[in-house]
Amino acid sequence: MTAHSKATVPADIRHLPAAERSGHIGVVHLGLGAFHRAHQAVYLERFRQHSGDPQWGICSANLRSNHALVDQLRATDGRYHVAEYTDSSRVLVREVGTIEEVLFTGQDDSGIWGRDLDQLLHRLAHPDTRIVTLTVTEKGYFLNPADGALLTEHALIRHDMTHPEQPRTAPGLLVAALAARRAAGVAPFAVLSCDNMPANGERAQGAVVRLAAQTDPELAQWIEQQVAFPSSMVDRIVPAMTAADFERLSSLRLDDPSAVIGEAFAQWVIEDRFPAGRPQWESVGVEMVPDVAPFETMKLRMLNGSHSLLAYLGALHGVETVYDAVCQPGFRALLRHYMGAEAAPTLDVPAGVDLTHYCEDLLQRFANDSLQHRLHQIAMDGSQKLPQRWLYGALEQLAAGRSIRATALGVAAWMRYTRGTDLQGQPFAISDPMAETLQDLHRTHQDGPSLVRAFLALEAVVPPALARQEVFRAAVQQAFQDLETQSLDELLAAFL
Ligand code: NAI
Ligand code: CS2
Repeated sequence: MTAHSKATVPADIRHLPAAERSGHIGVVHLGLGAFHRAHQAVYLERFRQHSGDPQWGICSANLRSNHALVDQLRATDGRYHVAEYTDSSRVLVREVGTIEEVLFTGQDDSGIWGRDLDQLLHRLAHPDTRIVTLTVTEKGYFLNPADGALLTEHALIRHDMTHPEQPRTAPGLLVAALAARRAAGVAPFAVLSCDNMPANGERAQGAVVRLAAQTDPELAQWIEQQVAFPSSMVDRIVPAMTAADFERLSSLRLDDPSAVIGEAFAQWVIEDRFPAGRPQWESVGVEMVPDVAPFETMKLRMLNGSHSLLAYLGALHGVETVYDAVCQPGFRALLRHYMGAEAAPTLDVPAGVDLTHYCEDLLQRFANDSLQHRLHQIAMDGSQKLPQRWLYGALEQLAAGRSIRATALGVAAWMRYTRGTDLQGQPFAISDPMAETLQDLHRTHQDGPSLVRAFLALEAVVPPALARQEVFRAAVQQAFQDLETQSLDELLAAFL
């Protein structure tokens, strides 16, 4: 059963129109994807409606893919809809109008880069721009996933080192914009990463400062001292749109090619460090806190760690969506074990949070029958996701002599997944910046134990302190073998 096979027109449909355009831009966003449209833009829409404060319109840019979306949004003056589903019986259809300008600086169909680059650099350097938000995915920071070192050998980073005035990456754009502001005596904007990375503010700062240091050490020092990079924890499940999703929206009489579907739940916890000012986000439910780390780690290990478990194990067994997986008692038992016994004990619990409730709430959110969250989507970019979701937690579990059973199964399933075929032999494409390296390992290591060793030796992904642990290696190796010899029911029965 998939979620859409149950989809009916909800009994409870509410519509909310957008606020008037203000013509003011105070925020530049890099990474105009599904999540930005359903999270940061929605919070600013709600803030504008609530406060009437016109200052915080958004200029949103795509640096890499999807100029079709940019063109679509230009045609509607930036307006689009977000369908927020509680479940299949209840939806809020919200029109969003806070995106006042849309730009594209990537490579177009004819191979030409930087269509709107001058305009984006101008917008970033403008004194009215006080915050730059980012959702460029983990790989968009060009950092080594395990330790956060800048990938100075990456072709695009090399390009930005040699052509700093024509940047192609998010860190390159931020360096160019901050250099322009410094030269013009304009105070810097704050950089707010909204990607699922640990200490995402610090990681964003690391990328920008290290890139600047390659060409202009003084600028790098100025950025380090003058620019705020607050961290944030972002949460709302917003799957990539499918043809079935657009059909579903049509049945609500909503024909908007830029629309997105997400869950009704949303959370945003932000480190309160905005020297140039910020919207009164707390008036629309954003939690402004001095330290985001406990929220971030909790969300990455509990929610995202569970997602990745479902993704690799489920996709290998032909399960299509998160909903399809959590309908099975075995997967729910696996997640309860993983969250309760392997993730929760590693957490510094944020004030006011009960982890047992958090776990049950997550299971309920995953069981939202209106979301088509494909496991192959979550499985993308595993090399960038594993350290923060599982591997740092596993180190802590091992140090305390606690269980890593589910984590080892997840890691083994990730390794097997990157072969590019499921357990029935069905092929699929691997989308990961390290795909070539991973697939080379599959070609050169034919037997399980040597493949597992080779994967664990990937220092870019696996912290060496973890790779050295024999207990971990043995558990992953056993799980890798179990994947080939046991049925899904048998694997999951161990957690029931
Ligand atoms: P998406 O696929 O709709 O959009 C991805 C965006 O990232 C696009 O704007 C794309 O151009 C940009 N991008 C990808 N690689 C890039 C690169 N190397 N350099 C510059 N830009 C690059 O994905 P979506 O759903 O918007 O998610 C984006 C990120 O948002 C996720 O990776 C995650 O970190 C964060 N996020 C997503 C959530 C979701 O449920 N979709 C929830 C919480 C966080
Ligand atoms: C997912 C997340 O794609 C993934 O890897 O785990 O994007 C997840 O949906 C969000 O973080 C929920 O806030």
